[in-house]
Amino acid sequence: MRTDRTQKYKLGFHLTRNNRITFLTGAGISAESGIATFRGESGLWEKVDVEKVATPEGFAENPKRAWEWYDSRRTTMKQCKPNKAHDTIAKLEKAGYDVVVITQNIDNFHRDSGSENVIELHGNIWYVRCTRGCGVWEDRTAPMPSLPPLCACGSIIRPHVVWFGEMLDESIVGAAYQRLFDTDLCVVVGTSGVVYPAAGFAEMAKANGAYVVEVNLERTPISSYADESHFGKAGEVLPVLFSEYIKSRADEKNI
Ligand code: BV8
Repeated sequence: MRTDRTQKYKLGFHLTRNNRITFLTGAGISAESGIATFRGESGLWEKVDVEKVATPEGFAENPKRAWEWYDSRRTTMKQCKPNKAHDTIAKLEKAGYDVVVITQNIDNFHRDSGSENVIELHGNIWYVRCTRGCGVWEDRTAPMPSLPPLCACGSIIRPHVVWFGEMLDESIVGAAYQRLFDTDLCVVVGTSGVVYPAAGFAEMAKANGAYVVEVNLERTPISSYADESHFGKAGEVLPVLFSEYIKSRADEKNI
């Protein structure tokens, strides 16, 4: 089923209280918060060479250059906040539905909006780690006083994120797979569906019986097998798709 911008967004899946709902989110869900996406016009990759700032080789070659990019993103993210799309997902979970968010984003906006069951595939921009193994810790300093930041041991600190060419954390991917094998409704929001392994997750959910709903501004590789695609802004589409479900459960719990 296809909806275009004129039709009212309607979920073609009858959601019941014990359905397992999994949201797969990408940079597009944070666009209305003021965070640039990676692809498309004015995308991040138009401005920087991904090889130089988001690969281990690029970081090793010039850690200051990579940190300048991350420090500017941290500073921007610090001034931005979750939008109605993040809030809708958090409200669905709070209303008592079984909701898990599997996100490619590192902006922490799902947690900031109140979602608790969040799987961060590619790490979190507010965590850093010593390149010599002293540990991983939260650091919300933005902008950083000096770049690259150094650990007490004298080694360079790096962002605790997954770069291109790096393996994802096995336990995190395992948790994502486990959820995708047993999902009733998979809602894919704001991802171009080109970066693996995340790009294969919706298809995996579908192969295991999930009803797949895509929310994006435009068609993506996921559109070809999604049960329905809603073309519009996530901050407008998600509240319309889910508000009646949130309300009905909230009325029951009179929250
Ligand atoms: C891996 C964290 C095993 C950092 C990111 C050759 C050598 C090595 C690896 C590979 C290779 N070829 C392929 C690979 C695998 C590679 C990959 O998939 N490459 C792609 C480019 C082909 N993957 C990896 O390397 C992964 N690791 O495979 O390990 C391995 C290891 C060694 C060798 C082989 C295999 C690790 C990938 C993780 C990279 N880290 N981020 C950081 O953020 O700084 S990726 C980063 O980009 C994001 O996390 C995300 O994953 C990706 C961006 O994708 P999206 O989120 O979809 O964002 P995008 O801008 O593309 O699209 C936005 C969408 O939103 C658009 O569709 C737009 O229309 C829509 N939109 C916009 N506004 C709105 C909206 N929708 C709704 N509402 C709106 N308002």
